[in-house]
Amino acid sequence: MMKRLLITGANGGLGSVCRQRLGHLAETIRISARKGLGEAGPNEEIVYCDLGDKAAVEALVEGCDGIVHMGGQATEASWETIRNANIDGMFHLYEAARKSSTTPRIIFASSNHAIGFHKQTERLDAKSPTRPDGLYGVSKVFGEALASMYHDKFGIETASIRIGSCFPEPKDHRMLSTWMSHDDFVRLIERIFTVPRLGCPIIYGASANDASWWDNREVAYLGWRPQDNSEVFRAKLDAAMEPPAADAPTAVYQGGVFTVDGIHEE
Ligand code: 15L
Repeated sequence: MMKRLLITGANGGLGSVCRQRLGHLAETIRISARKGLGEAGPNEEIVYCDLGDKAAVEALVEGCDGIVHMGGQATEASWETIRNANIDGMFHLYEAARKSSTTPRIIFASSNHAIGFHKQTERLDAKSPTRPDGLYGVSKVFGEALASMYHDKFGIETASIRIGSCFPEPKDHRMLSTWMSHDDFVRLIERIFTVPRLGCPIIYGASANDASWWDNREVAYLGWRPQDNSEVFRAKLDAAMEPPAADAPTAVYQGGVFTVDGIHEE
């Protein structure tokens, strides 16, 4: 069991899942966001922090032996927003980890949008080239590269999870391929903090979906066996909506509609 686990972005969709379900991993859970964390639970400590503030991030990270980094901008946005949270914020986090007395193991919430311009007919693994589908996707590629450099140079271990669509249920037909259940997500985090040697893997964050495009054989050593399959929702989805036209972005590209989003100007 870890002494102190930091969860950033703990007020977001997946950050809240982490807050609710990872309490058993450490004696103390330090939860962080810019705002909106409510009351601290029994083994929680709340630290408000803007990832763009270097000194604040250093104080946030000190004393933590694990970090689940869910913080940052989670969809396409203006460059200024992305740069503060996902570029500067990532650099601040890794500098803080390098300087900390505890050298934390890090989980980085990367995204399928790092590879979103690959066609749905392609099968990808950890060695496939990145192909970001927007500035948000570019920031995730940057984050993965930063994690790789801090591992090679300073030995900091990171699991970069290219999260697909982690919701209670798939919301459209594309998500039959990208869906990851909350249970499989939690099981993955547990394995990442248990395995003796982590290294710096790229992991596709998806359940054991029949319709999957992604191959996680390279990270078999983690011992993560996703147990859920989006197929159980197919009939419900078919009844709720028409499948997309064959030439719609959501049926052509792995990143779906993110591929047709423009540059957001401030
Ligand atoms: C993401 O990276 C987003 O954070 C999430 O809201 C979903 O849109 C997901 O990708 C997806 O591709 O379904």
